[in-house]
Amino acid sequence: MRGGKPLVYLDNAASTQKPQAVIDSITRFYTERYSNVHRGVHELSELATGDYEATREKLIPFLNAAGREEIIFTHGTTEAINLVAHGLDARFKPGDEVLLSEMEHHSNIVPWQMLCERTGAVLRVAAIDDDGDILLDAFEDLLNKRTRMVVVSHTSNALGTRNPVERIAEMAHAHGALVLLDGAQAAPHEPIDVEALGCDFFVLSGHKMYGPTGVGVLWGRRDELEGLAPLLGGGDMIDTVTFEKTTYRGLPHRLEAGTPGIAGVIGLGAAIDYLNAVGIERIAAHEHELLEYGTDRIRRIPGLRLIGTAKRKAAILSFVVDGIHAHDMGTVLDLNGVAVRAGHHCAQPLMKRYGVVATVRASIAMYNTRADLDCLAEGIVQAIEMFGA
Ligand code: 7TS
Repeated sequence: MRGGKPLVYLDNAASTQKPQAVIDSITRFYTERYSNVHRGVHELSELATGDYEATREKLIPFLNAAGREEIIFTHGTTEAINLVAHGLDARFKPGDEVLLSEMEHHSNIVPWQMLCERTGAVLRVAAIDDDGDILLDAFEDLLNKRTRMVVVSHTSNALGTRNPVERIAEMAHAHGALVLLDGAQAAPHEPIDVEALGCDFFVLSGHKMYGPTGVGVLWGRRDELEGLAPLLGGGDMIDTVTFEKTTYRGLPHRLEAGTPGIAGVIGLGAAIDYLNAVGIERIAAHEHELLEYGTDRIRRIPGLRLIGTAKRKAAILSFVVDGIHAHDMGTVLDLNGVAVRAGHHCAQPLMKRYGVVATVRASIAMYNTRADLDCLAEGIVQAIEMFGA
């Protein structure tokens, strides 16, 4: 309940609510099986290590990875991208290029800008059209022999656009560039097959796919991960240490220094079980139906402009309403028990592209219903009446 009204939670792109099974898995870990991992010979440590590593095993079929060496646990998408950007420093020389799109989340912009500052590389930006689709011809024109890295969101958090990432990966590889896909908004909404996507790195956040906060995944092709310099040095990632020289362990441990977020990883395993049990195809179909329903309900509201109208879209409704600031709209919706995000969605360059400072964003998950979208539409109309817009 929110403000005496039943909660309508439409802020799922920011983070999803947690199934009881995920909460229970964490409680069980802390109450019955708690220990550090990978170091104790005692039974509890073996249990904890088994539970932690079980999530890695679950991620292999979930992503269609080739093996456990390709699955690196991080604290989230942001850390995973930083891990790759730092790890690649030695491969960049001044004048090399990183190509990204205009719709990227800040966490897929800033780490690459920082890489450019460290190495003298240059950031190139591929434009999008008014619907929120990458202009593929222009994108291809930006590729050249200096392009080392292409980094794009699989699915945009602010527009919902499901990018043609398979085609983008093909084009990038034809020019000898590596491809990182930001899958934060993809993994909860459609089956992920890294082989079919054709990328070299794929990153995700557990908390956006019904798992706990503080856990994410970096998937990388084994040979590419082998070539990444570790960002963090410390315990668990070493083979031998002397003051003169340290040798590292193999993958995946080489890139997982220190005590990991064990409970988070275990909770993520429960979230993957949950997604598999419900069926990700079924989730995609349900959310798509709601996207069409919701789009139809709100696009006829006078003064409302949808931002993000790509043909292939995830269930995200981003919009602005003439004469009403996004935060005011968000506040009125909140009074109606409807939780949305109002703001720039960590995509300021994208807001600039559309000439807005902020949008209201309703983002849909598997547990939403048509009634939720009715509440959204009614709340918007009420706000318009209230502000006399
Ligand atoms: N990439 C995309 C496409 C995202 O949507 C987000 C988070 C991130 C990266 C960063 O993920 P993190 O888990 O490391 O923070 N997006 C949002 C959002 O849309 N609203 O709040 C967070």
